Amino acid sequence: NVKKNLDLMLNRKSIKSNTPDTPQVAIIMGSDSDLPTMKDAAEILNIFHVPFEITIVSAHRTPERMYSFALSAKERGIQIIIAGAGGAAHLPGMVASLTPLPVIGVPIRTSSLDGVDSLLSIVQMPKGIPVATVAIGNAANAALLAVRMLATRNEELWERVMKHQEELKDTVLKKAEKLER
Ligand code: RP5
Repeated sequence: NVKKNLDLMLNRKSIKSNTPDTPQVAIIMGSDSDLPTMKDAAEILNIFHVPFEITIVSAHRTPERMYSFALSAKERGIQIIIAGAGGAAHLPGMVASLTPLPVIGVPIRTSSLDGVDSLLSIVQMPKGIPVATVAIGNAANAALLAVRMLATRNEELWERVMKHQEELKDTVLKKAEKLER
């Protein structure tokens, strides 16, 4: 797994933003071990040409870094934060406590409790500080949600989202047709 994470980091092409514009979305994760899951968010944002930054910020190992990341995010142009964490997954909630920017949490699957620990840690935010939570390991949906949020104020992106939904529909219809034949 360590090798896999290293390969992913070295092969930066697949996880780097493909647009040079100021990042609108930040993808953060508690550890490099979250990268195999979180890379799916990067892939989706690249498909929709949404500029993003991606890095590791640990709530308990690098608390000061988490503070400076969250406190500077808005002024750096970030509009939405996608935060992946596993176990006692407090990163998304802590980041949401430091900035009013919308935070989408991705529960990382764990070896001991299969990610149910991460899911409950992220989804059970007390009233007042919201974190939108996607399914265990579903970083792709976190990115799609971010894209939809940005699309409400971006006509071009809106068209791309509509097209994507049409494509999903066509895929199912084609499969159904094949089965019925
Ligand atoms: C969390 O602890 C991370 O988000 C990761 O999912 C988990 C385990 O981290 P490592 O021990 O693999 O670095 O902070």
